[in-house]
Amino acid sequence: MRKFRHVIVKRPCRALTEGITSGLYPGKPDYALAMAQHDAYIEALQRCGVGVLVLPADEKYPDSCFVEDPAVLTGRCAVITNPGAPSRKGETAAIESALGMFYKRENIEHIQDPGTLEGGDVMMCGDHFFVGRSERTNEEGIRQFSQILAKYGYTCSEVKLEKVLHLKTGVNYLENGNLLVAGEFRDKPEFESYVKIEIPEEEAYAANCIWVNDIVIVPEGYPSVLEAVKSMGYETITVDTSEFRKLDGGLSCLSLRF
Ligand code: CIR
Repeated sequence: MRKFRHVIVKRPCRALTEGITSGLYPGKPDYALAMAQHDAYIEALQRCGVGVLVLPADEKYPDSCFVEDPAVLTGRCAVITNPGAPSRKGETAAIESALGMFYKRENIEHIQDPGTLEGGDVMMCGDHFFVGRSERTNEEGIRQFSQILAKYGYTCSEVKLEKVLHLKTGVNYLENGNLLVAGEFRDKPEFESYVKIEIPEEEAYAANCIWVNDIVIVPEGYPSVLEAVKSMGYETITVDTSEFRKLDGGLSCLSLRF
């Protein structure tokens, strides 16, 4: 079984209230509540048996608690991305400095202009990586990423997104061949060979669950997804993410697991 040993998170900053939002889930985040939810998120991860590195908040970048986007961390290399959202490009520096203790310098790679890529568009399934081509991740970003992965013995394929922000907004791998799928990902031929847990439209947000060492963390308030994940035999923990949801952020966005 794959095992994650480390997780990196970054504390939400007060400027979180100015983060990017599609407006799909209305309202501005309540900062104090977001912090309490972030505390609970860290606690849940610790229960999954990983060491959690907590980076300090950075007021310059409203969306910087969504650490999944500025990097992709694998067992063999780290890839510093080039976020497609202009206000998020500067988030990469702090993540890169934190990686020194986990990766050799020569195994830290970079996506460069004109390529863009955000980690939310990358789903790792064993040694294969699915990458969403989205408004944040472009063709050149995917080309560079797949060239980097090939160097380390990984493969990669593109998935075109139609409606959602990131690939993992709508599809997430729970290991053991199991995929949680919502909306446009239910019928994509790319995922035919997986066991699919289909999520009802009204609970689409909960497609973004995370598997951490055979425990699945599920967002609070999505009873049919929780039931479905339990019935697949997983132990579950629920965490409330209501304040991050207002900025289109979910459980996976808030950490780097490796
Ligand atoms: C953004 O629009 O960039 C942030 N407000 C949300 C990022 C969510 N990240 C993710 O899905 N990996």
